Amino acid sequence: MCLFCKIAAKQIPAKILFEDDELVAFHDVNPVAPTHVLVIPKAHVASLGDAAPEHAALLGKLMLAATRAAELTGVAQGGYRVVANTGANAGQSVFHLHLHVLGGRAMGWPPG
Ligand code: DGP
Repeated sequence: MCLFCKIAAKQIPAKILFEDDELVAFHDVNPVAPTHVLVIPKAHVASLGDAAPEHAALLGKLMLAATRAAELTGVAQGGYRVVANTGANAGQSVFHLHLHVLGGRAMGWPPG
């Protein structure tokens, strides 16, 4: 079972912001912004690149959960970034689909 499957199954601890039957939002263990929340599906999908048409509704729920995470952490009004690192060049390190919700500071573009 992968690391984020274990977090979804409560086999390893995480600081959970909210969850439902299909997804979990929890704080990143190594935050790179004052708000850094990860939103994951409970079902294992390795990356955004592995999402299939049957995941369309789930992907929508993940995006809406990202906006909810921004609202709950107080960064929605100031602005925030939602990121899905996908594959080696993007720096994906955990191969279970996750959205990073980053906020609480100004960010540059393009990303590094
Ligand atoms: P990425 O590089 O896009 O695959 O992001 C993976 C993120 O997962 C990274 O920001 C650190 C975070 N992370 C890794 N292990 C753990 C963990 O055990 N708990 C939590 N809460 N976050 C983790």
